[in-house]
This record gives sequence, structure tokens and C-alpha cells, in this order.
Amino acid sequence: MPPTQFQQHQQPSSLHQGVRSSDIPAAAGKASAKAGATTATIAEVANGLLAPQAWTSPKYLYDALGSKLFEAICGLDEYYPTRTEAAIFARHGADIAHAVGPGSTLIDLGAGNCAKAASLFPLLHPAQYVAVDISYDFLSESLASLRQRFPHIEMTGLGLDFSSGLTLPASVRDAQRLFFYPGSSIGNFAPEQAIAFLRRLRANSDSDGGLLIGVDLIKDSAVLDAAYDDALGVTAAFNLNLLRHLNLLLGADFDVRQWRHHGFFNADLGRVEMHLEARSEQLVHWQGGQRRFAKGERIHTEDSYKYTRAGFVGLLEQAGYRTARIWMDEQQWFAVIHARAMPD
Ligand code: AVJ
Repeated sequence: MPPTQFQQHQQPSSLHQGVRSSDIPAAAGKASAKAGATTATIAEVANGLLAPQAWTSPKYLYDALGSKLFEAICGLDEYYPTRTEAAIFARHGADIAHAVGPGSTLIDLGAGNCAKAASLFPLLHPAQYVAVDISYDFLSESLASLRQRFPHIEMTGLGLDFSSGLTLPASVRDAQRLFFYPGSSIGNFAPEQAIAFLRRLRANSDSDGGLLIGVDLIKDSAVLDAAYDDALGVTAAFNLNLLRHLNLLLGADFDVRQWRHHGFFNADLGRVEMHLEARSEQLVHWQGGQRRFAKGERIHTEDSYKYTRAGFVGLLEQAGYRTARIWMDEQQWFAVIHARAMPD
């Protein structure tokens, strides 16, 4: 499937599916409406499931269990990105803070428990910390404890889905906005969408704005293959859990045992792909639809783009940023990049 098919969906780092006020409950008041699924959600997912090459947005990987499985992935030996990025921040934190300078308005995209950003506070000394995540409930708890630990930093929590647009309220300072986007979350966007997304960040900054971003780099494909198809099968469980989630969300009847995980690096397209493959021919139903899957047919569930340094620097340039500094681990598996807004 073309990489652009994930574009209209959401950014990678929002770990919870959002419910917008504009969503309309499916079969309102009827028992057939399960787990908060809406007609819009059902239509969106069905559209992908019915495509010649079936696909689903990666956001459906992250229900409550999926988020726990992703956390487990981050602790696997094979899954190097999380610990490698953490090591870069630990080793180069002072240098990064020096490059960025104090007094920034640190805007954390997909903040979650705010831990990554908070570990930088003692060096970075931001004037304001703005935590953005699709789930505000989670944020407010994290921020309450951070306010105690860092009383000099103004803290703001925003519960919004920044993939579909970014409108920052007046409570967010204009000066020295630094968008923080760690974890190689940018990898879920196809390059064209990544550029569009970064342009939106640039459009929300003055000429003193910047970006601090974690980017996963192209490396030996055996390393990438193992990171997305680990020995314990945690990534397989993470991927297969999507079907369990769809059963709840859509009232579908996927038989999880009849599917197999695939996760591998596609060198031609510079991305890791995750798929679910039918082990046998089967008919799957959901609210308002059905599809027959042949044995061996696949559902494409995620893309995770990997970059060369030069490739990502070029992408930043197209988005209106010039790369100021790059920090990497010794193996050059992962990069933390500080970019500054190009004057418009
Ligand atoms: C959360 C998008 C950064 O692409 O590495 C991990 C998701 N998928 N293992 C990634 C993921 C399978 C992860 N991101």
C-alpha cells in the first residue's frame, strides 16, 4: 500500500484513542454500540479493512493493553530505540541544554507521563512546560507532581490530538517555543506527511522557535528485523492485540489464533512494516460489514520510517528548519536533532 495511506490518521505518539466531541455514537442507545465505537470510527476502520490491500491506522494498536505491550517492547533487548535515545539524553544532556538555551517554552508532543521531558528540566531550565497528549486525565496527574518538584516552571497541560492540527491557546508563551518530539514517533508518518507535520510546528513558532526530535536511523536490516519481531513475541502480541481491540471496537469477530505477526525492514521503502497474515481462509464480520480473507492475505498495520542523517536534515529543510546539532550513540543507530526555525 502507498505510504500515504496513514496520513489522514493520527500521529504516532498518542497512545490512546481519542473521542472527539463531534463523533456520533453508533446505534445510539442500542446494545450493538460496543466500547464507545462511533459511526465515524467504524466507517474509518471499515474503509481500510475493505481496501484491496487491507490496512489499519497504527493508532488502533494502542488500547489499554496495547499501551502496556508497547511499554514492554521498550524494555526488550532487541528494541534498541528507547534505551538508545535515553542514553543520548543522559550522556549529552548538558550539551543539548547549552545548544537550546534556558527560558524556552518546551512543548512536549505526546507527553504521556512527561518523564522524558522532566528528566531534562534540571539542565534545560525551561520557562514553561506545555504537555500535549490526547488523554488529558493522564497528563493532569503527571503535571500535578511535576509542579511540586519544579515550582519555578510554569506548567500547562493540553488534551488534544495534535495530528489533526495544532492550535495552541493563548496560555502558551510565544517566546522561544521548542517543540519536543522524542521516541522516533515521527517514523509513523510517511516522509511527505512528516514534512507537512513539521511545517505545522514551524507555523506555530516565531523566528526564535526550535525543535528537539528523536529520529531512528537506517541500520543493518537484521537489527531492524529483530527489533520488530522479537524472540519473546511481545511485538507479535502487540500487533495481534489490534484484532482483539477491533473485536471490541467494531463488534468484529476476528479469531486472533488464525493470524500471524510479520515485522520486517523494507529496505526499498526505508521503513519497517508490520502486517498481520491470515493463517487460513476466513470470513470476518463487524458492525455493518464483512470481508473474506484468503490464506496468506495480510492486513498492513504500521509503518515505521527510518532515516539517514542527511535524509532527515533534508526533510527538516523542506519543513522550514535548519539543523543546528545532531547527537548520536556510538553505533549511530539513533539521532537526537536540534533544529532552529529558518526565518520566513
Ligand atoms: C511508537 C511509533 C515509535 O515505530 O518503533 C514499536 C511503535 N511498533 N514496535 C516504533 C512500535 C512496533 C514505535 N513508535
